[in-house]
Amino acid sequence: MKKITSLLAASLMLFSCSGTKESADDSTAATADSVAPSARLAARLDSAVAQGRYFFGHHDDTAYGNGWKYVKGNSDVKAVTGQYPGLMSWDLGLIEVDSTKNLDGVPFEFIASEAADHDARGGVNAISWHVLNPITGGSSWDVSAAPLPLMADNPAVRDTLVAWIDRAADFIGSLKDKEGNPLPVIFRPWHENSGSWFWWGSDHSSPEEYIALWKLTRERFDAKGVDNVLWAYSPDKDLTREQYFATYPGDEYVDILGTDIYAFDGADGEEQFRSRISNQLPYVCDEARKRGKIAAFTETGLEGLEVTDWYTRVLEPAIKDLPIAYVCVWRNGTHDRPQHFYVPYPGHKGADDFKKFHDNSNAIFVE
Ligand code: BMA
Repeated sequence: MKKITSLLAASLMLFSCSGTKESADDSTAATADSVAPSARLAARLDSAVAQGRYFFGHHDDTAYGNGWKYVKGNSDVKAVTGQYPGLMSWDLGLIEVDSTKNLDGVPFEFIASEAADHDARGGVNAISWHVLNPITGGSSWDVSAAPLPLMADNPAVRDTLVAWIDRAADFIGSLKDKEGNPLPVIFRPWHENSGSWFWWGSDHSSPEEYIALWKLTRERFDAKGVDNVLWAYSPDKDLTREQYFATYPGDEYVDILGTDIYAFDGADGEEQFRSRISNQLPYVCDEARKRGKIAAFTETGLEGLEVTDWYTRVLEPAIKDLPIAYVCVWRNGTHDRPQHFYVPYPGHKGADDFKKFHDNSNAIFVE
Protein backbone atom coordinates (compact mmCIF):
# COMPACT_ATOMS: atom_id res chain seq x y z
CA MET A 1 0.00 0.00 0.00
CA LYS A 2 2.80 2.35 0.93
CA LYS A 3 4.50 1.69 -2.37
CA ILE A 4 1.34 2.42 -4.34
CA THR A 5 0.79 5.60 -2.39
CA SER A 6 4.35 6.71 -2.94
CA LEU A 7 4.34 6.00 -6.64
CA LEU A 8 1.09 7.85 -7.00
CA ALA A 9 2.54 10.73 -5.04
CA ALA A 10 5.65 10.65 -7.22
CA SER A 11 3.61 10.86 -10.36
CA LEU A 12 1.73 13.83 -8.99
CA MET A 13 4.89 15.76 -8.17
CA LEU A 14 5.60 16.84 -11.63
CA PHE A 15 8.32 19.40 -11.53
CA SER A 16 10.15 19.02 -8.27
CA CYS A 17 9.71 16.76 -5.33
CA SER A 18 9.21 19.46 -2.77
CA GLY A 19 8.82 23.21 -2.82
CA THR A 20 7.37 23.47 -6.26
CA LYS A 21 5.04 20.51 -6.09
CA GLU A 22 2.27 20.71 -8.61
CA SER A 23 -0.78 18.54 -8.52
CA ALA A 24 -2.05 16.74 -11.58
CA ASP A 25 -4.79 19.35 -11.78
CA ASP A 26 -2.21 22.04 -12.45
CA SER A 27 -0.73 20.11 -15.32
CA THR A 28 -1.91 19.67 -18.84
CA ALA A 29 0.19 16.61 -19.64
CA ALA A 30 0.78 14.30 -16.72
CA THR A 31 2.64 11.74 -18.76
CA ALA A 32 5.47 9.58 -17.44
CA ASP A 33 7.94 11.81 -19.27
CA SER A 34 6.73 14.88 -17.44
CA VAL A 35 7.44 13.38 -14.02
CA ALA A 36 10.46 15.20 -12.60
CA PRO A 37 13.62 13.05 -12.43
CA SER A 38 13.71 13.68 -8.69
CA ALA A 39 10.23 12.18 -8.30
CA ARG A 40 11.35 9.02 -10.08
CA LEU A 41 14.27 8.73 -7.65
CA ALA A 42 11.90 9.29 -4.72
CA ALA A 43 9.72 6.46 -5.98
CA ARG A 44 12.74 4.13 -6.11
CA LEU A 45 13.75 5.01 -2.56
CA ASP A 46 10.16 4.60 -1.34
CA SER A 47 9.96 1.24 -3.05
CA ALA A 48 13.10 0.02 -1.25
CA VAL A 49 11.60 1.08 2.08
CA ALA A 50 8.32 -0.63 1.24
CA GLN A 51 10.27 -3.86 0.77
CA GLY A 52 12.06 -3.43 4.09
CA ARG A 53 15.33 -2.71 2.32
CA TYR A 54 17.83 0.15 2.27
CA PHE A 55 20.59 1.21 -0.10
CA PHE A 56 24.06 0.77 1.32
CA GLY A 57 26.13 3.86 0.54
CA HIS A 58 29.84 4.66 0.43
CA HIS A 59 31.44 8.05 -0.14
CA ASP A 60 33.85 8.36 -3.13
CA ASP A 61 33.49 4.61 -3.65
CA THR A 62 34.99 4.32 -7.15
CA ALA A 63 37.40 7.26 -6.87
CA TYR A 64 39.97 5.65 -4.59
CA GLY A 65 40.41 3.00 -1.93
CA ASN A 66 43.07 1.17 -0.06
CA GLY A 67 46.17 1.06 -2.27
CA TRP A 68 44.55 2.45 -5.44
CA LYS A 69 43.30 5.68 -6.96
CA TYR A 70 41.25 6.22 -10.11
CA VAL A 71 41.40 2.68 -11.48
CA LYS A 72 38.37 2.30 -13.73
CA GLY A 73 35.82 -0.07 -12.20
CA ASN A 74 37.64 -0.41 -8.86
CA SER A 75 35.81 -0.22 -5.56
CA ASP A 76 36.84 -1.51 -2.12
CA VAL A 77 33.21 -2.47 -1.53
CA LYS A 78 33.14 -4.49 -4.75
CA ALA A 79 36.55 -6.05 -4.06
CA VAL A 80 35.21 -7.47 -0.78
CA THR A 81 31.56 -8.19 -1.60
CA GLY A 82 31.49 -8.70 -5.37
CA GLN A 83 29.09 -5.78 -5.83
CA TYR A 84 29.13 -2.00 -5.81
CA PRO A 85 27.35 -0.16 -3.00
CA GLY A 86 23.73 0.66 -3.84
CA LEU A 87 24.42 4.33 -3.22
CA MET A 88 27.51 6.36 -3.99
CA SER A 89 28.10 9.68 -2.29
CA TRP A 90 30.19 12.54 -3.75
CA ASP A 91 31.19 15.98 -2.55
CA LEU A 92 31.06 19.35 -4.30
CA GLY A 93 33.56 21.20 -2.08
CA LEU A 94 35.53 23.73 -4.21
CA ILE A 95 32.99 23.75 -7.05
CA GLU A 96 32.10 27.18 -5.65
CA VAL A 97 35.47 28.57 -6.79
CA ASP A 98 35.37 26.85 -10.16
CA SER A 99 38.00 24.27 -9.27
CA THR A 100 38.18 21.24 -11.57
CA LYS A 101 38.73 18.97 -8.54
CA ASN A 102 36.93 18.81 -5.21
CA LEU A 103 38.49 19.29 -1.78
CA ASP A 104 39.63 15.68 -1.72
CA GLY A 105 41.13 15.88 -5.20
CA VAL A 106 38.27 14.15 -7.03
CA PRO A 107 37.73 15.74 -10.47
CA PHE A 108 34.18 16.98 -11.02
CA GLU A 109 34.22 15.43 -14.47
CA PHE A 110 34.97 12.09 -12.83
CA ILE A 111 32.04 12.55 -10.44
CA ALA A 112 29.70 13.32 -13.34
CA SER A 113 30.79 10.28 -15.29
CA GLU A 114 30.85 7.87 -12.34
CA ALA A 115 27.44 9.08 -11.21
CA ALA A 116 26.07 8.25 -14.68
CA ASP A 117 27.72 4.81 -14.59
CA HIS A 118 26.28 4.17 -11.16
CA ASP A 119 22.83 5.24 -12.22
CA ALA A 120 23.06 2.87 -15.20
CA ARG A 121 23.75 -0.05 -12.88
CA GLY A 122 20.67 0.81 -10.81
CA GLY A 123 22.52 2.72 -8.11
CA VAL A 124 21.62 5.97 -6.40
CA ASN A 125 23.90 9.03 -6.16
CA ALA A 126 24.03 11.47 -3.26
CA ILE A 127 25.95 14.74 -3.07
CA SER A 128 27.23 16.68 -0.08
CA TRP A 129 29.01 20.03 -0.14
CA HIS A 130 31.91 21.11 2.06
CA VAL A 131 31.76 24.77 1.08
CA LEU A 132 34.52 27.33 1.72
CA ASN A 133 33.88 30.06 4.24
CA PRO A 134 32.69 32.99 2.07
CA ILE A 135 34.24 35.59 4.37
CA THR A 136 37.68 34.13 4.99
CA GLY A 137 38.07 31.84 1.98
CA GLY A 138 39.07 29.16 4.50
CA SER A 139 37.55 25.70 4.59
CA SER A 140 34.13 24.62 5.86
CA TRP A 141 35.79 24.08 9.22
CA ASP A 142 37.05 27.67 9.39
CA VAL A 143 34.75 29.15 12.01
CA SER A 144 36.88 32.24 12.61
CA ALA A 145 34.23 34.36 10.89
CA ALA A 146 30.49 33.74 10.81
CA PRO A 147 28.90 34.53 7.42
CA LEU A 148 25.27 33.71 8.20
CA PRO A 149 24.50 36.58 10.59
CA LEU A 150 25.74 38.90 7.84
CA MET A 151 23.91 37.31 4.93
CA ALA A 152 20.76 39.42 5.10
CA ASP A 153 22.46 42.83 5.25
CA ASN A 154 25.89 42.40 3.74
CA PRO A 155 25.68 42.29 -0.06
CA ALA A 156 29.25 40.99 -0.42
CA VAL A 157 28.54 37.91 1.69
CA ARG A 158 25.17 37.33 0.07
CA ASP A 159 26.46 37.81 -3.46
CA THR A 160 29.32 35.39 -2.85
CA LEU A 161 26.94 32.78 -1.52
CA VAL A 162 24.54 33.29 -4.41
CA ALA A 163 27.37 32.90 -6.93
CA TRP A 164 28.60 29.77 -5.17
CA ILE A 165 25.15 28.21 -4.92
CA ASP A 166 24.63 28.97 -8.60
CA ARG A 167 27.80 27.05 -9.47
CA ALA A 168 26.59 24.07 -7.45
CA ALA A 169 23.22 24.32 -9.19
CA ASP A 170 24.86 24.48 -12.61
CA PHE A 171 26.92 21.37 -11.91
CA ILE A 172 24.05 19.35 -10.47
CA GLY A 173 21.70 20.56 -13.18
CA SER A 174 24.20 19.46 -15.82
CA LEU A 175 24.37 15.85 -14.62
CA LYS A 176 23.09 13.46 -17.25
CA ASP A 177 22.44 9.76 -17.33
CA LYS A 178 23.84 7.51 -20.05
CA GLU A 179 20.92 8.40 -22.33
CA GLY A 180 21.50 12.11 -21.89
CA ASN A 181 18.49 12.61 -19.62
CA PRO A 182 18.76 14.59 -16.37
CA LEU A 183 20.35 12.40 -13.71
CA PRO A 184 18.43 12.41 -10.42
CA VAL A 185 20.57 12.87 -7.32
CA ILE A 186 20.14 13.44 -3.62
CA PHE A 187 21.61 16.81 -2.59
CA ARG A 188 22.46 17.26 1.10
CA PRO A 189 23.74 20.78 1.59
CA TRP A 190 24.53 22.48 4.89
CA HIS A 191 24.79 19.16 6.72
CA GLU A 192 25.59 18.55 10.40
CA ASN A 193 24.45 22.07 11.22
CA SER A 194 23.48 21.12 14.77
CA GLY A 195 27.20 20.86 15.51
CA SER A 196 29.52 23.87 15.39
CA TRP A 197 32.45 22.49 13.37
CA PHE A 198 31.22 24.03 10.10
CA TRP A 199 30.73 27.76 9.60
CA TRP A 200 26.99 27.16 9.01
CA GLY A 201 26.75 25.33 12.37
CA SER A 202 24.70 26.18 15.41
CA ASP A 203 27.17 28.42 17.24
CA HIS A 204 27.65 30.53 14.13
CA SER A 205 24.06 31.22 13.11
CA SER A 206 20.56 31.49 14.48
CA PRO A 207 17.95 28.98 13.32
CA GLU A 208 16.38 31.74 11.21
CA GLU A 209 19.70 32.53 9.53
CA TYR A 210 20.35 28.87 8.79
CA ILE A 211 16.88 28.42 7.35
CA ALA A 212 17.38 31.54 5.22
CA LEU A 213 20.49 29.90 3.74
CA TRP A 214 18.50 26.78 2.85
CA LYS A 215 15.73 28.81 1.31
CA LEU A 216 18.21 30.82 -0.71
CA THR A 217 19.78 27.58 -1.92
CA ARG A 218 16.45 26.12 -2.98
CA GLU A 219 15.35 29.36 -4.62
CA ARG A 220 18.52 29.54 -6.74
CA PHE A 221 18.16 25.93 -7.88
CA ASP A 222 14.45 26.34 -8.57
CA ALA A 223 15.04 29.58 -10.47
CA LYS A 224 17.36 27.68 -12.79
CA GLY A 225 14.76 24.94 -13.23
CA VAL A 226 17.03 22.29 -11.70
CA ASP A 227 14.56 19.49 -11.09
CA ASN A 228 16.82 16.45 -10.72
CA VAL A 229 17.35 16.92 -6.99
CA LEU A 230 15.95 15.31 -3.87
CA TRP A 231 16.79 17.62 -0.98
CA ALA A 232 18.16 16.03 2.17
CA TYR A 233 18.27 17.71 5.58
CA SER A 234 20.78 16.10 7.92
CA PRO A 235 21.62 17.52 11.32
CA ASP A 236 23.93 15.56 13.61
CA LYS A 237 23.48 13.42 16.74
CA ASP A 238 21.99 13.93 20.24
CA LEU A 239 19.00 16.03 19.26
CA THR A 240 15.53 15.94 20.68
CA ARG A 241 12.74 16.05 18.13
CA GLU A 242 12.26 19.71 18.95
CA GLN A 243 15.95 20.49 18.45
CA TYR A 244 16.01 18.55 15.19
CA PHE A 245 13.18 20.68 13.83
CA ALA A 246 14.44 24.00 15.21
CA THR A 247 16.47 24.53 12.03
CA TYR A 248 14.21 22.58 9.67
CA PRO A 249 13.69 24.60 6.49
CA GLY A 250 10.12 23.30 6.05
CA ASP A 251 8.34 20.49 4.24
CA GLU A 252 8.23 22.50 1.04
CA TYR A 253 12.05 22.63 0.95
CA VAL A 254 13.00 19.11 2.00
CA ASP A 255 12.41 15.62 0.59
CA ILE A 256 14.61 13.49 2.82
CA LEU A 257 14.85 13.66 6.59
CA GLY A 258 18.27 12.40 7.53
CA THR A 259 20.74 12.42 10.32
CA ASP A 260 24.49 11.89 10.71
CA ILE A 261 25.63 9.76 13.65
CA TYR A 262 29.13 8.32 13.78
CA ALA A 263 30.36 5.45 15.92
CA PHE A 264 33.40 5.78 18.13
CA ASP A 265 35.84 3.28 19.61
CA GLY A 266 36.22 2.86 23.31
CA ALA A 267 34.54 1.05 26.16
CA ASP A 268 31.23 2.90 25.89
CA GLY A 269 31.45 3.51 22.17
CA GLU A 270 29.04 0.82 21.03
CA GLU A 271 26.40 1.48 23.64
CA GLN A 272 26.62 5.19 22.95
CA PHE A 273 26.22 4.58 19.21
CA ARG A 274 23.20 2.34 19.72
CA SER A 275 21.52 4.79 22.03
CA ARG A 276 22.24 7.73 19.77
CA ILE A 277 20.56 5.84 16.93
CA SER A 278 17.60 4.69 18.99
CA ASN A 279 17.08 8.18 20.44
CA GLN A 280 16.98 9.89 17.07
CA LEU A 281 16.33 7.76 14.01
CA PRO A 282 12.91 6.42 15.11
CA TYR A 283 11.47 9.94 15.41
CA VAL A 284 13.16 10.95 12.15
CA CYS A 285 11.43 7.97 10.47
CA ASP A 286 8.16 8.76 12.19
CA GLU A 287 8.22 12.40 11.10
CA ALA A 288 9.21 11.40 7.57
CA ARG A 289 6.22 9.07 7.35
CA LYS A 290 3.81 11.68 8.71
CA ARG A 291 5.11 14.33 6.32
CA GLY A 292 5.24 12.09 3.24
CA LYS A 293 9.06 12.29 3.21
CA ILE A 294 11.84 9.74 2.98
CA ALA A 295 13.98 8.88 6.02
CA ALA A 296 17.69 8.14 5.71
CA PHE A 297 20.78 7.51 7.81
CA THR A 298 22.78 10.02 5.81
CA GLU A 299 26.26 9.49 7.33
CA THR A 300 27.73 6.98 9.72
CA GLY A 301 30.68 4.67 10.16
CA LEU A 302 33.45 3.60 12.49
CA GLU A 303 36.72 5.16 11.39
CA GLY A 304 39.56 2.63 11.14
CA LEU A 305 37.27 -0.35 11.86
CA GLU A 306 39.25 -1.73 14.76
CA VAL A 307 36.10 -3.72 15.63
CA THR A 308 36.15 -6.50 13.04
CA ASP A 309 32.47 -7.46 13.21
CA TRP A 310 31.14 -3.91 13.38
CA TYR A 311 28.92 -4.27 10.33
CA THR A 312 27.02 -7.40 11.41
CA ARG A 313 27.10 -6.95 15.15
CA VAL A 314 26.74 -3.19 15.61
CA LEU A 315 25.43 -1.40 12.52
CA GLU A 316 23.01 -3.92 11.05
CA PRO A 317 21.07 -4.74 14.25
CA ALA A 318 20.81 -1.04 15.06
CA ILE A 319 19.12 -0.14 11.78
CA LYS A 320 17.42 -3.26 10.48
CA ASP A 321 13.95 -2.40 11.77
CA LEU A 322 14.04 1.25 10.76
CA PRO A 323 12.24 2.33 7.57
CA ILE A 324 15.26 4.17 6.17
CA ALA A 325 15.92 4.36 2.43
CA TYR A 326 19.68 4.34 2.80
CA VAL A 327 22.64 4.27 5.12
CA CYS A 328 25.89 5.86 3.97
CA VAL A 329 29.39 5.39 5.37
CA TRP A 330 32.27 7.75 4.66
CA ARG A 331 35.33 7.40 2.45
CA ASN A 332 38.29 5.03 2.29
CA GLY A 333 40.89 7.78 2.27
CA THR A 334 43.87 5.69 3.37
CA HIS A 335 46.10 7.22 0.66
CA ASP A 336 46.56 10.36 2.73
CA ARG A 337 45.25 9.29 6.16
CA PRO A 338 46.01 5.60 6.91
CA GLN A 339 43.28 5.17 9.53
CA HIS A 340 40.66 7.17 7.62
CA PHE A 341 38.50 4.41 6.16
CA TYR A 342 35.03 3.09 6.87
CA VAL A 343 34.68 0.00 4.69
CA PRO A 344 36.96 -3.06 4.95
CA TYR A 345 39.21 -3.65 1.96
CA PRO A 346 40.63 -7.01 0.82
CA GLY A 347 42.93 -8.35 3.53
CA HIS A 348 41.43 -6.17 6.27
CA LYS A 349 40.40 -8.15 9.35
CA GLY A 350 36.80 -6.99 8.98
CA ALA A 351 36.43 -8.08 5.35
CA ASP A 352 34.68 -11.41 6.09
CA ASP A 353 32.21 -9.64 8.32
CA PHE A 354 31.47 -7.02 5.70
CA LYS A 355 30.85 -9.81 3.16
CA LYS A 356 28.39 -11.38 5.63
CA PHE A 357 26.66 -8.03 5.99
CA HIS A 358 26.41 -7.87 2.21
CA ASP A 359 25.10 -11.46 1.93
CA ASN A 360 22.66 -11.55 4.82
CA SER A 361 21.30 -8.08 5.48
CA ASN A 362 18.57 -6.15 3.68
CA ALA A 363 21.14 -3.68 2.37
CA ILE A 364 21.02 -3.03 -1.36
CA PHE A 365 24.22 -3.41 -3.39
CA VAL A 366 24.30 -3.36 -7.20
CA GLU A 367 26.12 -5.25 -9.95
C1 BMA B 1 35.71 14.56 6.16
C2 BMA B 1 37.06 13.92 5.98
C3 BMA B 1 37.92 14.93 5.26
C4 BMA B 1 37.27 15.28 3.92
C5 BMA B 1 35.84 15.72 4.12
C6 BMA B 1 35.12 15.91 2.82
O1 BMA B 1 34.88 13.79 6.94
O2 BMA B 1 36.96 12.75 5.22
O3 BMA B 1 39.20 14.37 5.04
O4 BMA B 1 37.99 16.29 3.29
O5 BMA B 1 35.14 14.77 4.88
O6 BMA B 1 35.05 14.74 2.08
